[in-house]
Amino acid sequence: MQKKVAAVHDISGFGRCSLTTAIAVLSACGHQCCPVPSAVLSAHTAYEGITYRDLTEDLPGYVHSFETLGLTFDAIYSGYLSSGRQIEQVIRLAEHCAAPGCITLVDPVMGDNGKPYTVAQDASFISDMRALCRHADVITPNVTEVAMLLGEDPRAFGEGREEIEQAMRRLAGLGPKDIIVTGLRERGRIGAAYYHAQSGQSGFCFSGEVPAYFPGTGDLFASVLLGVLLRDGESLQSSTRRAVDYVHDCAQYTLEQKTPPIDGVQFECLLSRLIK
Ligand code: PXL
Repeated sequence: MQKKVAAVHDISGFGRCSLTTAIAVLSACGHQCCPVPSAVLSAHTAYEGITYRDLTEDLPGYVHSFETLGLTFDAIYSGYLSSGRQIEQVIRLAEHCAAPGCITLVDPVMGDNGKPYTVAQDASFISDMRALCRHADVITPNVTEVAMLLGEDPRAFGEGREEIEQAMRRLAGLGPKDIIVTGLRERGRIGAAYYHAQSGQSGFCFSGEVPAYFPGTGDLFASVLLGVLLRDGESLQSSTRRAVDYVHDCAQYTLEQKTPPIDGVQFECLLSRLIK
């Protein structure tokens, strides 16, 4: 049976992130991606002079409509959200529309490189995101978001293996079964750490670091991770490996194409690698 994913993110007209990425990647992985747009932007927020239309008011109707249609999802996948009210609707979607065995994946998009995004500058948004993580099976924070979820200073949070292992155990205490920390740097390499709370198994996956900063790679990582995880027989370790390698390969390819890093990584030409 084909898997159905309800994906709650914004859609940005330019800049390769959020729903644009999720729909393409999950479709290439063979799943049906059902978009639940939380906002419509002309381009992602790293660009100047963009338009932004908030769709918070539409979200309760989406949940109601999905329920009326009798829809249930094999995964509920959330990414960039702009308010506590949007977070509340993701929780409602997970409570009302999860199929048996549903994977709720929360990418707690709140900041990067030690700096919170504008939406996450008030403490109540961070505590609402923490509450959403309590409903999640899998979370995919970067190191900045790990610190924010744990109530620590994101500018001072260490990336050593022991600190990350300890942080993942603390994050599991919030509720999620699986923790994946993205964007970890180690001796010229970049990758992710994973922790499966039930078994206590953890590990690290790295590939070569590409010398450029591309917005939207967190969305690409989480979408590939979920797309692979939803396939029968794939483990947390094998899904993390696939996501690390795919993001690396897209970043390397984009660097060679010499397009502006702000436009994101050119994942489109490499989508065939995700097709089984
Ligand atoms: O990649 C995360 C993301 C998603 N959506 C929007 C963003 C960002 C990051 O800046 O601006 C609109």
